[in-house]
Amino acid sequence: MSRLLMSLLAVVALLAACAGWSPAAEPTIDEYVQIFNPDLLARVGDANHIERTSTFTHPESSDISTWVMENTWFSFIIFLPFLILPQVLLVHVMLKFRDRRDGRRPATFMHNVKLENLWTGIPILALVIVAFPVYPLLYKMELPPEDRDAMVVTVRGRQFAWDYEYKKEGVSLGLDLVSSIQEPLVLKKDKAVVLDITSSDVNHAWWVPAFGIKKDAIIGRFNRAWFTPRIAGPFRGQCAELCGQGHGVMIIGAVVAEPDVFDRWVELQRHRNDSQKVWDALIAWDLKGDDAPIRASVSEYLKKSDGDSRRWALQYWMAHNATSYTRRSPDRPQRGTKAEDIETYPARLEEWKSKLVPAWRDSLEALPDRRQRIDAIIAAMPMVAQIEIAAPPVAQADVALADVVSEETP
Ligand SMILES: [Cu+2]
Repeated sequence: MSRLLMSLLAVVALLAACAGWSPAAEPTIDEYVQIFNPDLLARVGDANHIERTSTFTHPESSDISTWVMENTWFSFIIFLPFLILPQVLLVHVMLKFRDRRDGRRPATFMHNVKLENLWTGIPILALVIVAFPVYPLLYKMELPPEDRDAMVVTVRGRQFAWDYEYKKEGVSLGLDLVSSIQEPLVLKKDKAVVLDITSSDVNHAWWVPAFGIKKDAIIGRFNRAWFTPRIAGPFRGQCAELCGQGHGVMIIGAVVAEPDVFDRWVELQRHRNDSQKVWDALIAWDLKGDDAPIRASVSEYLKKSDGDSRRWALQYWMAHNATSYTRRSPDRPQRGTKAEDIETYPARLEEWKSKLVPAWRDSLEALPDRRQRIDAIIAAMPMVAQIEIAAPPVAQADVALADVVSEETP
């Protein structure tokens, strides 16, 4: 029995050691999609629900939230006696001076100057004690870090989304191109970030509690905030200024990535717009007929520049878009205010119910097939350098390059 136990322990130890020694595996494309494209609208209880939404539960998320939390606890400890003492005194007095029906008369005195001075003076002292560490902290929060290497992002609120612009990285994002759901701000772990927060229309406020940051977004001015994210993962916040009808869905997402993963994300952004045409061709394809339009769009994409990272980016964006595609059904038609719109509304609504939504549901089932197809096409597409040597330039966009090459290469 003990020998069995010993050998079992040995196996476990060996496995643990192997796990510890093996180098961290490169995330797969789907794992990258999970990191960069979290479901910001997932509700409590969903597997994808983002839990980092509070300074209280995640005070280690940024340097600022750690300081804010330390300060909050300090203030809380100082104020705690003021919370408890009156309750204790109240219960004590209620019990001790209750009417015992022995004929005692209640006291009739009104003032006690000494006592009143005391219970004015002590709270003032408590406020002063609490204010002491707060002012340097407020000052520190207002002052962006001296580190000139800090990341700078312009944050622009609008009804009802956030646009982000990374000056140095040359990246901008906002609503997802496929789902029109807010995209998260992606940040580098342990790298200070300076946010220049403004608005394009009404007042908004950028608020991610776990980072300890909340700043008004006001048209015509830039409010500056900064922090250093300290743990990797997804975070969620919310617009904190009632800004109109869509205020409730004006969520704020943030993803903190390890430095190498962040660099990967920046690289991916360079290929995003070009990849969109391939996606359009892929989603328009009926799965049965000729896939020449998809192949043509892939070769068009690769013609601009080719290489492993560009190909990898195309695969990534197809996976990313497929994930986004599952998150939102076609928009419900609006009734409108014009007479003709109101007249056609029942028909449009019926079409949406009976055609558009079922078609979207059906196409969800076909997504894995589409992905397999596009991965195969990308893998089979010859490198552009090869094509240029082997074949004359292709005149027609709908002629697949793969075919041209296979015909003309001896
Ligand atoms: Cu808002």
